[in-house]
Amino acid sequence: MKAEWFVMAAVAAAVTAACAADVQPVRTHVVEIRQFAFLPETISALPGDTIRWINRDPVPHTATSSNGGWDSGRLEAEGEWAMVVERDAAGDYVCAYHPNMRATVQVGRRFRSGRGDAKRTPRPFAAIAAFHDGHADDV
Ligand SMILES: [Cu+2]
Repeated sequence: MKAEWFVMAAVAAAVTAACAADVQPVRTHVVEIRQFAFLPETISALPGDTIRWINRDPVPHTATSSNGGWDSGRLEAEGEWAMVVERDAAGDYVCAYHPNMRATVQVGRRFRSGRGDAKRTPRPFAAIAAFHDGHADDV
């Protein structure tokens, strides 16, 4: 019995967390390039988020996706570059000048965006239709 309650509580907590995630605004993730490394090495983003790279080294670097999908180009010292994350942005990336500099962009799934919520608005229209139907029956 106690085990069942524990499972129920865990499920409830998971559902609550999922709902909280739905209303999270898009985020900006910052990757600093320091001492020939991308920090943090792994970014977990959602589609619509922004990732911003800032080169804190005195030498130029790039952030270049290994599958060719995106490329910051040359970032001078204190140079910055940002991109809006799309699903196909996921994967490993390197510095084109120093291929031993490796890092990863993970892209999760945003189940419900603001647009998704807008699409769920037909409910009021259905209610209006039902009202009209009822009214017509009265006549
Ligand atoms: Cu580099």
